[in-house]
Amino acid sequence: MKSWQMMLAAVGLVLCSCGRDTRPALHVYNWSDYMNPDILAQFEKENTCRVVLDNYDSNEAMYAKIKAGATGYDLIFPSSYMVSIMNQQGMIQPIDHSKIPNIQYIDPDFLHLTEDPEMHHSVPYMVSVTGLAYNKTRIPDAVASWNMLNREELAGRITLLDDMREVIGAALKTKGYSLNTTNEAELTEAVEVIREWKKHIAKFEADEYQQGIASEEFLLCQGYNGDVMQIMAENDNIGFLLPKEGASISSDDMVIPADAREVDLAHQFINFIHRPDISAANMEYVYYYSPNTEAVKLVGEELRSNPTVFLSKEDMQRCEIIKDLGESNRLYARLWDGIKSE
Ligand code: N2P
Repeated sequence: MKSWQMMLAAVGLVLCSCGRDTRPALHVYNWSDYMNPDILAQFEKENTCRVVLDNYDSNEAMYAKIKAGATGYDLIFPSSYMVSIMNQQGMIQPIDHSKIPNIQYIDPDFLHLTEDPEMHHSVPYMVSVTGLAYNKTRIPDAVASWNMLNREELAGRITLLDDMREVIGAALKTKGYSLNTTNEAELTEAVEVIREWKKHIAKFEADEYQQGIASEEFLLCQGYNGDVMQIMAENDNIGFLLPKEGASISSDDMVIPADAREVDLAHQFINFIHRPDISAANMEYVYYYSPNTEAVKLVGEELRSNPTVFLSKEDMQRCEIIKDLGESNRLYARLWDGIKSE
Protein backbone atom coordinates (compact mmCIF):
# COMPACT_ATOMS: atom_id res chain seq x y z
CA MET A 1 0.00 0.00 0.00
CA LYS A 2 1.13 3.50 -0.70
CA SER A 3 1.36 5.77 2.33
CA TRP A 4 -1.76 7.76 1.40
CA GLN A 5 -3.68 4.50 1.06
CA MET A 6 -2.50 3.39 4.47
CA MET A 7 -3.57 6.67 5.96
CA LEU A 8 -7.04 6.40 4.44
CA ALA A 9 -7.36 2.85 5.71
CA ALA A 10 -6.37 3.95 9.21
CA VAL A 11 -8.87 6.82 9.23
CA GLY A 12 -11.52 4.40 7.97
CA LEU A 13 -10.77 2.03 10.79
CA VAL A 14 -11.08 4.70 13.47
CA LEU A 15 -14.28 6.17 12.08
CA CYS A 16 -16.12 3.06 11.03
CA SER A 17 -14.73 0.17 13.03
CA CYS A 18 -16.51 -2.25 10.72
CA GLY A 19 -19.23 0.25 9.79
CA ARG A 20 -20.13 1.30 13.33
CA ASP A 21 -19.54 4.75 14.74
CA THR A 22 -17.95 4.02 18.09
CA ARG A 23 -17.85 7.57 19.35
CA PRO A 24 -19.91 8.13 22.53
CA ALA A 25 -23.29 9.71 21.78
CA LEU A 26 -24.85 12.53 23.77
CA HIS A 27 -28.65 12.37 23.41
CA VAL A 28 -30.09 15.85 23.65
CA TYR A 29 -33.83 16.57 23.89
CA ASN A 30 -34.50 20.26 23.27
CA TRP A 31 -37.18 22.63 21.95
CA SER A 32 -37.27 23.00 18.16
CA ASP A 33 -35.20 25.82 16.61
CA TYR A 34 -33.40 26.45 19.86
CA MET A 35 -29.77 25.61 19.11
CA ASN A 36 -27.18 26.65 16.54
CA PRO A 37 -26.25 23.48 14.56
CA ASP A 38 -22.69 24.76 14.07
CA ILE A 39 -22.00 24.67 17.79
CA LEU A 40 -23.26 21.09 17.97
CA ALA A 41 -20.81 20.17 15.21
CA GLN A 42 -18.05 21.98 17.09
CA PHE A 43 -18.84 20.12 20.31
CA GLU A 44 -18.70 16.81 18.42
CA LYS A 45 -15.33 17.72 16.98
CA GLU A 46 -13.79 18.99 20.21
CA ASN A 47 -15.00 16.00 22.23
CA THR A 48 -14.82 13.20 19.65
CA CYS A 49 -18.45 12.34 20.20
CA ARG A 50 -21.81 12.45 18.44
CA VAL A 51 -24.73 14.64 19.43
CA VAL A 52 -28.12 13.13 18.69
CA LEU A 53 -30.79 15.82 18.81
CA ASP A 54 -34.49 15.24 19.31
CA ASN A 55 -37.05 18.06 19.53
CA TYR A 56 -40.29 18.88 21.37
CA ASP A 57 -42.59 21.86 21.22
CA SER A 58 -43.98 22.17 24.74
CA ASN A 59 -42.94 21.32 28.28
CA GLU A 60 -46.00 19.13 28.70
CA ALA A 61 -45.27 17.14 25.51
CA MET A 62 -41.70 16.51 26.68
CA TYR A 63 -42.83 15.58 30.20
CA ALA A 64 -45.51 13.20 28.90
CA LYS A 65 -42.96 11.43 26.71
CA ILE A 66 -40.46 10.98 29.54
CA LYS A 67 -43.21 9.90 31.95
CA ALA A 68 -44.41 7.37 29.40
CA GLY A 69 -41.00 5.74 29.69
CA ALA A 70 -38.83 7.38 27.02
CA THR A 71 -35.28 6.79 28.20
CA GLY A 72 -31.87 7.44 26.79
CA TYR A 73 -31.72 11.25 26.99
CA ASP A 74 -28.67 12.85 28.59
CA LEU A 75 -29.81 16.46 28.56
CA ILE A 76 -33.24 18.12 28.49
CA PHE A 77 -34.25 21.82 28.40
CA PRO A 78 -37.48 22.33 30.41
CA SER A 79 -38.73 25.73 31.51
CA SER A 80 -38.03 26.44 35.13
CA TYR A 81 -41.54 25.54 36.40
CA MET A 82 -41.18 22.15 34.70
CA VAL A 83 -37.69 21.70 36.19
CA SER A 84 -39.35 22.02 39.58
CA ILE A 85 -42.01 19.40 38.73
CA MET A 86 -39.43 16.97 37.33
CA ASN A 87 -37.18 17.45 40.34
CA GLN A 88 -39.97 16.70 42.81
CA GLN A 89 -40.69 13.51 40.91
CA GLY A 90 -37.07 12.34 41.01
CA MET A 91 -36.72 12.62 37.23
CA ILE A 92 -33.46 14.62 37.18
CA GLN A 93 -30.11 14.51 38.96
CA PRO A 94 -27.95 17.05 40.79
CA ILE A 95 -25.53 19.17 38.77
CA ASP A 96 -21.84 18.86 39.68
CA HIS A 97 -20.60 22.46 39.64
CA SER A 98 -16.96 21.35 39.75
CA LYS A 99 -17.40 20.07 36.19
CA ILE A 100 -18.84 23.33 34.90
CA PRO A 101 -16.34 26.16 35.49
CA ASN A 102 -18.23 28.38 33.02
CA ILE A 103 -21.12 28.49 35.46
CA GLN A 104 -19.31 31.58 36.79
CA TYR A 105 -20.67 33.53 33.79
CA ILE A 106 -24.35 32.94 34.57
CA ASP A 107 -25.90 36.31 35.31
CA PRO A 108 -26.96 36.24 39.00
CA ASP A 109 -29.68 38.78 38.24
CA PHE A 110 -31.41 36.19 36.08
CA LEU A 111 -31.25 33.34 38.53
CA HIS A 112 -34.21 34.79 40.44
CA LEU A 113 -36.36 33.92 37.40
CA THR A 114 -35.70 30.26 38.01
CA GLU A 115 -37.06 27.95 40.68
CA ASP A 116 -33.53 26.65 41.32
CA PRO A 117 -31.44 29.78 41.91
CA GLU A 118 -28.57 27.78 43.43
CA MET A 119 -28.41 25.67 40.26
CA HIS A 120 -28.64 22.52 42.33
CA HIS A 121 -30.27 20.47 39.57
CA SER A 122 -30.51 22.87 36.58
CA VAL A 123 -28.45 25.49 34.74
CA PRO A 124 -30.17 28.32 32.83
CA TYR A 125 -29.96 28.06 29.03
CA MET A 126 -31.99 30.81 27.34
CA VAL A 127 -34.76 33.22 28.23
CA SER A 128 -37.88 33.55 26.08
CA VAL A 129 -40.94 35.76 26.12
CA THR A 130 -44.24 35.03 24.44
CA GLY A 131 -46.14 37.53 22.34
CA LEU A 132 -47.75 37.89 18.93
CA ALA A 133 -46.22 37.55 15.48
CA TYR A 134 -48.16 39.45 12.82
CA ASN A 135 -48.17 40.30 9.13
CA LYS A 136 -47.51 44.04 8.86
CA THR A 137 -49.16 44.74 5.50
CA ARG A 138 -52.22 42.61 6.17
CA ILE A 139 -52.73 44.08 9.67
CA PRO A 140 -51.67 47.72 9.27
CA ASP A 141 -53.53 48.79 12.41
CA ALA A 142 -52.05 46.12 14.69
CA VAL A 143 -51.89 46.97 18.37
CA ALA A 144 -49.86 45.29 21.09
CA SER A 145 -52.79 43.54 22.73
CA TRP A 146 -54.03 39.99 23.19
CA ASN A 147 -57.43 41.35 22.09
CA MET A 148 -56.14 41.18 18.50
CA LEU A 149 -57.04 37.50 18.79
CA ASN A 150 -60.72 38.53 18.62
CA ARG A 151 -60.54 40.22 15.23
CA GLU A 152 -63.26 38.86 12.95
CA GLU A 153 -61.40 39.76 9.77
CA LEU A 154 -58.50 37.47 10.78
CA ALA A 155 -60.70 34.46 11.47
CA GLY A 156 -59.11 31.23 10.31
CA ARG A 157 -55.70 32.87 9.90
CA ILE A 158 -54.70 32.89 13.58
CA THR A 159 -52.84 30.31 15.65
CA LEU A 160 -52.37 29.90 19.38
CA LEU A 161 -49.55 27.87 20.91
CA ASP A 162 -50.44 24.30 21.75
CA ASP A 163 -49.37 24.95 25.31
CA MET A 164 -51.66 25.14 28.34
CA ARG A 165 -49.65 27.54 30.46
CA GLU A 166 -49.04 29.93 27.54
CA VAL A 167 -52.64 30.06 26.33
CA ILE A 168 -54.34 30.13 29.74
CA GLY A 169 -51.62 32.58 30.84
CA ALA A 170 -52.33 34.97 27.96
CA ALA A 171 -56.07 34.85 28.71
CA LEU A 172 -55.44 35.55 32.40
CA LYS A 173 -53.26 38.54 31.48
CA THR A 174 -56.00 39.81 29.17
CA LYS A 175 -58.29 39.91 32.20
CA GLY A 176 -55.64 41.61 34.32
CA TYR A 177 -54.83 38.56 36.45
CA SER A 178 -51.58 36.80 37.30
CA LEU A 179 -50.72 33.99 34.95
CA ASN A 180 -49.98 31.93 38.04
CA THR A 181 -53.36 32.38 39.65
CA THR A 182 -55.02 29.43 41.33
CA ASN A 183 -58.25 31.33 41.89
CA GLU A 184 -61.00 29.32 40.21
CA ALA A 185 -63.22 32.31 39.43
CA GLU A 186 -60.35 34.02 37.61
CA LEU A 187 -59.56 30.84 35.72
CA THR A 188 -63.19 30.46 34.69
CA GLU A 189 -63.07 33.96 33.20
CA ALA A 190 -59.87 33.05 31.36
CA VAL A 191 -61.52 29.97 29.87
CA GLU A 192 -64.33 32.20 28.57
CA VAL A 193 -61.73 34.43 26.88
CA ILE A 194 -60.15 31.38 25.21
CA ARG A 195 -63.56 30.14 24.04
CA GLU A 196 -63.93 33.44 22.14
CA TRP A 197 -60.39 33.20 20.71
CA LYS A 198 -61.04 29.63 19.66
CA LYS A 199 -63.79 30.82 17.31
CA HIS A 200 -61.16 32.69 15.29
CA ILE A 201 -58.16 30.40 15.30
CA ALA A 202 -57.10 27.89 12.66
CA LYS A 203 -55.46 25.67 15.26
CA PHE A 204 -53.34 25.30 18.36
CA GLU A 205 -49.87 25.08 16.91
CA ALA A 206 -46.39 25.32 18.38
CA ASP A 207 -44.15 23.95 15.69
CA GLU A 208 -45.15 25.12 12.23
CA TYR A 209 -46.36 28.62 12.91
CA GLN A 210 -43.00 30.04 11.83
CA GLN A 211 -43.49 28.60 8.35
CA GLY A 212 -47.15 29.57 8.40
CA ILE A 213 -46.58 33.23 9.19
CA ALA A 214 -43.73 33.45 6.66
CA SER A 215 -45.88 31.95 3.88
CA GLU A 216 -48.87 34.17 4.86
CA GLU A 217 -51.01 31.13 5.56
CA PHE A 218 -51.33 32.68 9.02
CA LEU A 219 -51.50 36.41 9.72
CA LEU A 220 -51.39 36.44 13.52
CA CYS A 221 -49.69 33.82 15.71
CA GLN A 222 -48.99 33.53 19.39
CA GLY A 223 -45.28 32.76 19.46
CA TYR A 224 -41.93 32.99 21.23
CA ASN A 225 -39.80 36.08 20.59
CA GLY A 226 -36.76 34.24 19.19
CA ASP A 227 -38.83 32.00 16.91
CA VAL A 228 -40.50 35.07 15.47
CA MET A 229 -37.22 36.98 15.26
CA GLN A 230 -35.76 34.10 13.20
CA ILE A 231 -38.49 34.81 10.62
CA MET A 232 -38.20 38.60 10.91
CA ALA A 233 -34.49 38.35 10.07
CA GLU A 234 -35.51 37.18 6.60
CA ASN A 235 -38.86 38.86 6.16
CA ASP A 236 -39.43 42.58 6.78
CA ASN A 237 -43.15 42.11 6.65
CA ILE A 238 -43.38 40.23 9.94
CA GLY A 239 -43.45 41.98 13.30
CA PHE A 240 -43.50 40.96 16.95
CA LEU A 241 -45.71 42.52 19.62
CA LEU A 242 -45.40 42.18 23.36
CA PRO A 243 -49.00 42.70 24.56
CA LYS A 244 -49.55 45.65 26.84
CA GLU A 245 -51.69 43.56 29.21
CA GLY A 246 -48.58 41.53 30.04
CA ALA A 247 -46.93 38.35 28.84
CA SER A 248 -45.03 35.31 30.05
CA ILE A 249 -41.29 35.03 30.39
CA SER A 250 -39.50 31.70 30.74
CA SER A 251 -36.08 30.64 31.82
CA ASP A 252 -35.45 27.42 29.93
CA ASP A 253 -32.87 25.41 31.82
CA MET A 254 -30.57 22.46 31.18
CA VAL A 255 -31.17 19.33 33.26
CA ILE A 256 -29.66 15.84 33.31
CA PRO A 257 -32.27 13.06 33.58
CA ALA A 258 -31.89 10.64 36.48
CA ASP A 259 -31.27 7.74 34.07
CA ALA A 260 -28.81 9.56 31.75
CA ARG A 261 -25.98 7.39 30.46
CA GLU A 262 -23.44 10.08 29.46
CA VAL A 263 -23.44 12.09 32.66
CA ASP A 264 -19.89 13.43 32.27
CA LEU A 265 -20.43 14.36 28.65
CA ALA A 266 -23.67 16.11 29.62
CA HIS A 267 -21.76 18.22 32.15
CA GLN A 268 -19.15 18.96 29.48
CA PHE A 269 -21.92 20.07 27.15
CA ILE A 270 -23.40 22.45 29.73
CA ASN A 271 -19.93 23.88 30.26
CA PHE A 272 -19.45 24.25 26.50
CA ILE A 273 -22.82 25.98 26.07
CA HIS A 274 -21.73 28.62 28.58
CA ARG A 275 -18.31 29.22 27.08
CA PRO A 276 -18.74 32.91 26.20
CA ASP A 277 -17.84 32.56 22.48
CA ILE A 278 -20.16 29.56 22.09
CA SER A 279 -22.99 31.17 24.02
CA ALA A 280 -22.67 34.30 21.83
CA ALA A 281 -22.67 32.24 18.59
CA ASN A 282 -25.75 30.43 19.85
CA MET A 283 -27.57 33.69 20.61
CA GLU A 284 -26.72 35.14 17.20
CA TYR A 285 -28.33 32.11 15.59
CA VAL A 286 -31.47 31.51 17.67
CA TYR A 287 -32.24 35.13 18.64
CA TYR A 288 -32.89 34.28 22.27
CA TYR A 289 -31.16 35.84 25.23
CA SER A 290 -28.64 33.74 27.09
CA PRO A 291 -28.04 35.00 30.66
CA ASN A 292 -24.25 34.77 30.29
CA THR A 293 -22.51 37.95 31.43
CA GLU A 294 -19.50 37.56 29.10
CA ALA A 295 -21.39 36.32 26.05
CA VAL A 296 -23.69 39.35 25.99
CA LYS A 297 -20.57 41.51 25.54
CA LEU A 298 -19.47 39.43 22.54
CA VAL A 299 -22.63 39.54 20.43
CA GLY A 300 -22.80 42.01 17.53
CA GLU A 301 -24.27 45.46 17.99
CA GLU A 302 -27.20 44.59 15.74
CA LEU A 303 -28.34 41.84 18.09
CA ARG A 304 -27.58 43.80 21.25
CA SER A 305 -29.77 46.67 20.09
CA ASN A 306 -32.60 44.38 19.03
CA PRO A 307 -35.49 45.11 21.43
CA THR A 308 -37.19 41.78 20.69
CA VAL A 309 -34.17 39.85 22.03
CA PHE A 310 -32.67 42.31 24.54
CA LEU A 311 -35.85 43.50 26.19
CA SER A 312 -36.09 46.98 27.68
CA LYS A 313 -36.66 47.35 31.41
CA GLU A 314 -40.28 48.38 30.78
CA ASP A 315 -40.94 45.30 28.64
CA MET A 316 -39.36 43.08 31.28
CA GLN A 317 -41.64 44.60 33.89
CA ARG A 318 -44.67 43.62 31.83
CA CYS A 319 -43.61 39.99 31.88
CA GLU A 320 -44.38 37.43 34.53
CA ILE A 321 -42.48 34.17 35.03
CA ILE A 322 -44.51 30.96 34.77
CA LYS A 323 -44.35 29.12 38.11
CA ASP A 324 -44.90 25.57 39.28
CA LEU A 325 -48.36 25.68 40.89
CA GLY A 326 -48.11 22.43 42.84
CA GLU A 327 -51.51 20.83 43.33
CA SER A 328 -53.13 23.40 41.04
CA ASN A 329 -51.16 22.14 38.01
CA ARG A 330 -53.90 19.53 37.76
CA LEU A 331 -56.59 22.19 37.64
CA TYR A 332 -54.86 23.84 34.66
CA ALA A 333 -54.52 20.48 32.92
CA ARG A 334 -58.22 19.77 33.44
CA LEU A 335 -59.25 23.18 32.08
CA TRP A 336 -56.92 22.75 29.12
CA ASP A 337 -58.31 19.33 28.28
CA GLY A 338 -61.78 20.87 28.33
CA ILE A 339 -60.74 23.72 26.02
CA LYS A 340 -59.06 21.38 23.55
CA SER A 341 -61.90 18.88 23.40
CA GLU A 342 -64.82 21.31 23.09
C1 N2P B 1 -37.90 27.46 20.88
C2 N2P B 1 -38.90 27.92 21.85
C3 N2P B 1 -38.38 27.92 23.19
C4 N2P B 1 -39.06 28.83 24.11
N1 N2P B 1 -38.47 27.24 19.61
C5 N2P B 1 -39.85 28.14 25.14
N2 N2P B 1 -39.83 28.79 26.36
